[in-house]
Amino acid sequence: MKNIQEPCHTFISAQEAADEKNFLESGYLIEPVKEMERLRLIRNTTAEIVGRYLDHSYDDANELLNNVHRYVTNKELNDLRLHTIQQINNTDWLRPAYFHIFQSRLETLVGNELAMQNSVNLSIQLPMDDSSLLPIHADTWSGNSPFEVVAWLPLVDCYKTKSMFILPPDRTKELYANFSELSGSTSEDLFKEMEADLIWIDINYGELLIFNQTLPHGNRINTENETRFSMNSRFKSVFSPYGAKELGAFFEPITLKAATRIGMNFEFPNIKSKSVL
Ligand SMILES: O=C(O)CCC(=O)C(=O)O
Ligand SMILES: [Fe+2]
Repeated sequence: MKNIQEPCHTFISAQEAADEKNFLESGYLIEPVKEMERLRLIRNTTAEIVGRYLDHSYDDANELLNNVHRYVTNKELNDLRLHTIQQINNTDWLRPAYFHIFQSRLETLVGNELAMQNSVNLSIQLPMDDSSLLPIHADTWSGNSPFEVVAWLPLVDCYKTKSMFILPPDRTKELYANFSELSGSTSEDLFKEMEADLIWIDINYGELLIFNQTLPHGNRINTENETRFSMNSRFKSVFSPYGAKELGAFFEPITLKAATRIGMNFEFPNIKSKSVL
């Protein structure tokens, strides 16, 4: 009998199935960035804005960002952060570049008709600074839809307390099953309760992270001797349910397809006036 090649009997490839399983089980995905030119543009522009604001000349963007704590006081930090976020979000290329860095992974994990957050956030964590911490939380606790994922991009190498932590899905399930018992606890109590099970994300510049923001996550005082610069923005499938962060105000559709545009503009013809149907 002729040897006919076995047709593919599944809707998704083995690779996609493995990526999906991994994400569901671990709560996050870390991968090398393929769009390095776009990443370099984002990192170098951030460094230029920071260097200009601090009136500090530098040779190496990585070195400047890692050492910003030498040139800025904790008090000046918030102004620097706001200035940098505003300037970089003012470019017309930041959000498209950010999207393209994450695109293929988002298409596997989220969908190909996507809504993106209207802005990209910047996090700067100076060593020993407690002014901009995000204590343990899930974004869904403050009204984000569980259909959103966070796309998180390190502009410097991030490790230990210079990075962020996340609670794995199996441990989160246990926590949520007993959540009412924890009412009245502070986020510090919650952190201590979960501390042994938290995963600290070890990620270098040149890699990307997508995580499940329904899992508890956050950061602590950065006790390493380098400054953290990272960005984050949220994506969701455009027609999945929205939470407090709505389409228009917070999310913008970025990749609508022709059939969806046809459907959105469709008006049923007035059948009363003519008897053609
Ligand atoms: O960057 C961090 O340390 C935490 C980020 C976070 O909570 C988020 O992006 O939802
Ligand atoms: Fe968060």
